[in-house]
Amino acid sequence: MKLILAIVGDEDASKVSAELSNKGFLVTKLATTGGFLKVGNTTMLIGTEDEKVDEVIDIIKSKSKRRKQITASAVSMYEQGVNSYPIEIEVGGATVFVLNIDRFEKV
Ligand code: 2BA
Repeated sequence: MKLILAIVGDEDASKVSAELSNKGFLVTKLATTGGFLKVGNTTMLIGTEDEKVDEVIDIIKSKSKRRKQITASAVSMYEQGVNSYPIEIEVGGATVFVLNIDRFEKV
């Protein structure tokens, strides 16, 4: 048994969770906030069998896309107190962690 923890941008989150549900996976969605950009993202908890992990990751990949975005430098805003300058970062897509689960019960 694995727990997949996927942090998905809010733009793609509804497509990802709908496709996971359509394919029969159980999903819990948490409203979360990125520490760097401080904008909303969605953290999905998906418990599944070991052999289905790749299928879950393929669904997440197919429904979320990486995009480039220009944003203000957080370091200059918060640490130096001077005008921020633009930097290009990649957003969207998903950050996925796969955790081993020792025990799973519904009581
Ligand atoms: P944020 O922390 O808001 O980061 C948004 C995007 O900003 C990141 O995209 C990355 O492209 C960029 N970024 C983050 N920290 C940076 C820094 N110190 N300098 C320059 N650019 C930086 P992703 O890497 O795709 O991450 C998307 C969201 O996934 C993150 O939102 C965070 O909520 C989560 N995340 C990513 N990696 C994580 C990790 N190792 N542990 C926990 N959460 C993570």
